Amino acid sequence: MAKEKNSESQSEKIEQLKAFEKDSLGKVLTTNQGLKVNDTNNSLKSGERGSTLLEDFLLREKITNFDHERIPERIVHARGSGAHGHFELYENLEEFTKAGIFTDTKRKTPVFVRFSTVAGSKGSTDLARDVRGFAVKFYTQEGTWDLVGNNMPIFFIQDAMKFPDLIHAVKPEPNNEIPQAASAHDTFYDFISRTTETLHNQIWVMSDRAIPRSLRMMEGFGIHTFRLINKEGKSHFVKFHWKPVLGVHSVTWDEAVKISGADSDFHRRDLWEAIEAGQFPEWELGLQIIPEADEHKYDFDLLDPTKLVPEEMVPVKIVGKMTLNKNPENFFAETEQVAFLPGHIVPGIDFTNDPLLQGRLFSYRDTQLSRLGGPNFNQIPINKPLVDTHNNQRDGLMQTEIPKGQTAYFPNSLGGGCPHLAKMAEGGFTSYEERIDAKKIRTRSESFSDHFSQPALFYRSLKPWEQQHIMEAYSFELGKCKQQDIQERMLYIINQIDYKLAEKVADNLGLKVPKHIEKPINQAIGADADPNKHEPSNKKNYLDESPALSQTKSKYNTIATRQIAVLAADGFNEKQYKKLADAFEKEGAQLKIIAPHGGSIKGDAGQDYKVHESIITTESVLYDAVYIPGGKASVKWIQKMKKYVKFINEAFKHCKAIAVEDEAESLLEMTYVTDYKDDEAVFINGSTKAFRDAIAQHRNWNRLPVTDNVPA
Ligand code: HDD
Repeated sequence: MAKEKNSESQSEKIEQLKAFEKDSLGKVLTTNQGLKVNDTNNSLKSGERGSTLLEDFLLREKITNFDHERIPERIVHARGSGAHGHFELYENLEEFTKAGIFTDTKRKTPVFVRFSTVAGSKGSTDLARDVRGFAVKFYTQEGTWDLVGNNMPIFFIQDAMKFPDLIHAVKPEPNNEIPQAASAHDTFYDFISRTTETLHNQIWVMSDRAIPRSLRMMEGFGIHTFRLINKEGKSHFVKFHWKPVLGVHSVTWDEAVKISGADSDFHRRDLWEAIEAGQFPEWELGLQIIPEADEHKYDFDLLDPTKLVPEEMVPVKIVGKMTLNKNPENFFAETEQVAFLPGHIVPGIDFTNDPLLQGRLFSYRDTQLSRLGGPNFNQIPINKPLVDTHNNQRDGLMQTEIPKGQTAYFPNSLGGGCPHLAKMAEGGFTSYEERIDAKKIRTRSESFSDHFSQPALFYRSLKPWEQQHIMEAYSFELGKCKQQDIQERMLYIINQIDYKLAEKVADNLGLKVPKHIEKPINQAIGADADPNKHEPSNKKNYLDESPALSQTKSKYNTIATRQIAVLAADGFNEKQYKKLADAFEKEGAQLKIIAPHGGSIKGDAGQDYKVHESIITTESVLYDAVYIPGGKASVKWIQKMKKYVKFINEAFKHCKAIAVEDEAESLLEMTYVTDYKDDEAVFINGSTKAFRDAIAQHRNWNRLPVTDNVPA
């Protein structure tokens, strides 16, 4: 199952980066000027107990560098984790696009991917309820292409002009900088409840998609409608999808809250460790391709980024696979300094007039100027294209290249006319020629005013346990709001999605769903705009259900990379453990022995086993399943330590598979599991295969109705 560690990592990009790597092994310590340093522990003083001298250039260099180590964190998506890999194409798509990455099936295009949360600071928890960024940099032979997406197929707002408002509303409130990495506060819902276009993305954030089990188990989306352009200059609309090979899986909110305390680097660690273990994360790339002629065929506008195209209406064509197989060498140099720009495209791919995308084309270059210090950020190794770059852009902070020659303008004859223009036949880029016949106008298209149909479609398409999670999430988030009028406005618009949902949330808030609220509901319009024209239209039903939106339609066929907690102490039944470990490890599951102490424990046949974590240092929420082998002495030990009881109760509460053998059954008697022994994911001397299948199912959601009885 596990592939050889970093076996495929020697991509062209990795080779390029190697030229910039610096290894201090066996080297002498020097200053930045190469002066060998004899003492880096003591400053230069006037006498042993005297004051430090200004002359001390060694002290000044060391401290100055340190003082300037930080760069501004990203205004959004500050918390992130990255990895290297490559993309391979399954079939030639020249019918639709001339992009080399989509026509040459022999290529292995190097990629660097950065996953992120949106709202929190750089050091915030990985498990915040939030959208996840899914940004992919393709180092193609025709230049760099950045697909800067999220793990949800739609966005909150329709026009880039609203982005600062959205982000100011969700970020910590400006007077007290509270709360960190959380949308559950008044300013966010004040904004949301007056900007109804946000509702679709908002309900996705209330769903389990906002608390992924792993970055490796979430989908990615380009969100906007883009264009594919073929050799003949013909355009097709396209939506990009990333489908994780391990399926889409999430944790529960209770787990998320606890993981934030137990290991706030949970997702970062999981990504890093999977790659180190050779269990390379993989996603398939899917395209929804729509002929230009169908632009106006749908009940929604393809240019509206708050709308998805249901897969049942336009199927996703799987065209290739991305594999992440190498961790960065240095977090700052690579993951922090990587700069993604939606404006980085290659011939064969082009933009549409989506007003959100159009604004992004400005914002990302602009932000790098303050984040990375100037216009030469493309020269930073992680951002450097694989192909040579030549132009007349010059100078600026941190220019590291030495452009030769007398000329830096075009046209020129003194420089031989170079760099010369690329002919189309040589792969020169030209923008797609779109006919535009319009008046200049500051407004929102009426075709963008349906704000309720798709949130309702999403909610209808989910299974009862997924709907329950949404209800609980709304109850939590709105319950954290202090202003009753904000809560009521939210209830009013949730009611436009589904009455029962609004009613249950209202019950939890101790309020009633209001029948009327002050109009206009949607205030994201101009002062003189006609509110009737811009009020969200009544919800339509153009599709009863889109099963593809439910996580139950994901993959449930593997236990690869799943973390299995093995609760054991000295004297545990080795034969039972080994049988399970052999079967599970073959499939790539990770068994972690959790003993009463660190170091090692002895099995009942006398063999030593390394302890992965002591019960003191770990928590139930960090694992996918619990296994307790038999063994009298071992079980006796475990019984004595009450944290094990909590561990098992929590695993049960979080709907995880639990298997015990022989004497270990007595442990269940100490827990709430004893009342539910016939649960389909609880195994007492059960078969290895049945336990395996239950883990592959991720969680036993059928258990959900009884989990409230477990006060873990
Ligand atoms: Fe953005 C970062 C995704 C709309 C302005 N955005 C950023 C990142 C992701 C996204 C994944 C992190 C990139 C990284 O890892 O470095 N953003 C999106 C998606 C959007 C979107 C999927 C809508 C479909 N963003 C959006 C708008 C604006 C911005 C409308 C501004 C008008 N986004 C930024 C930014 C950031 C950014 C401020 C912060 C750091 C950076 O760009 O490099 O410019």
